[in-house]
Amino acid sequence: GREGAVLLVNGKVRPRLKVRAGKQQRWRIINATRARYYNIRLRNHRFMRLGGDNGLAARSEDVYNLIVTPGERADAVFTPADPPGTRNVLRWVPTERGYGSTYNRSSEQMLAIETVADAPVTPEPIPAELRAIEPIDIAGATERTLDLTIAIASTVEMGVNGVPYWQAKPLEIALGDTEVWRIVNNTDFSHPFHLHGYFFQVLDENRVPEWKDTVNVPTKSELTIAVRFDERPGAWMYHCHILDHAEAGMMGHLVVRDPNEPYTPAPPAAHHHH
Ligand SMILES: [Cu+2]
Repeated sequence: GREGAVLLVNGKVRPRLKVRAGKQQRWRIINATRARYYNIRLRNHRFMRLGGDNGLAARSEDVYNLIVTPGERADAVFTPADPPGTRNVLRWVPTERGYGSTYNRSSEQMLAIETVADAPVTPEPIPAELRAIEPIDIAGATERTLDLTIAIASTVEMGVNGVPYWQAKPLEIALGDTEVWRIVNNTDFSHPFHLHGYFFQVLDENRVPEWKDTVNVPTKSELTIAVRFDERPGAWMYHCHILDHAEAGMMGHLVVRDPNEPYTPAPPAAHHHH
C-alpha cells in the first residue's frame, strides 16, 4: 500500500514536545495511517510498553522500539532521560513488512523533543503486573484457517482463502461459540489482520498476554488466535488493515447468530468494483 510522504503527529509535521528530565509521560499511540507500519525509536531511550488495542496487557514490557501497524494501538510510558537543556528527535524507522518495504529507506523525524532546563525529577516505578488476563478456554473450539491471499492476473486481486470480499460468503458462527483461527500469510507482504466487534487472544507463549483486535501477520508466516463470540450477535467484518489491501479484496465478514433472535441481513447494495 502507499505510505505517503509526510508524517503527521496529531495532525502536525514534526511538532515540538517539551519534557522535563525524569518526568514520565504516558503515550497512547494510534496508527491511523492507511498503509504505513510504525517502528518508533528515540535515541538513548527505551519505552515501557503497557498494552495496546484493549488497554493494559498482563505485564509491562521494557522495549527498545514501539511497533504499531495500521489499525493497531500502543500504550507506553516514556521516561525522558536526556540531560536538561538538550534536544532529541523521535523517529520512524523502516520495518521489514515484505517486498520493497525497507530497501534504500532511512529513518524519518516524527516529533522534536526538548528537555527543559529544570532539574531532573525521579521517575516513578512502573508495576510489572498490570492486569489479570484469563486465557480463553479453547476446549471444543471450532477451528478455521484464514489464508490471506493475493492473485496476480491482469489486476491484483487479494482475498481470504482465495476469495475477494465481494464474492465471500459470511462465516457462520453461533452466539456463545469460541473459535480458533489459524491465520496464514504466504504472500510477499505482511498484513495487519483486524477483526471488528470482538477482541481476541494470540495463542503464543512468547507474547505478553493481552486482548487485541489487530495483529501483524508477517510475510511467510502464520499465527493462531482465539475468539469468544460471547455477545453482540450480528454481522461483523474482518480485514487486512492496510486499506489498499482491504479494498483489493482482503476482507470478509461473519454472522454471529443468536438462536433466540434470528438475524436477517439487509440485501446487499449493488457493488461497483474498480
Ligand atoms: Cu494486507
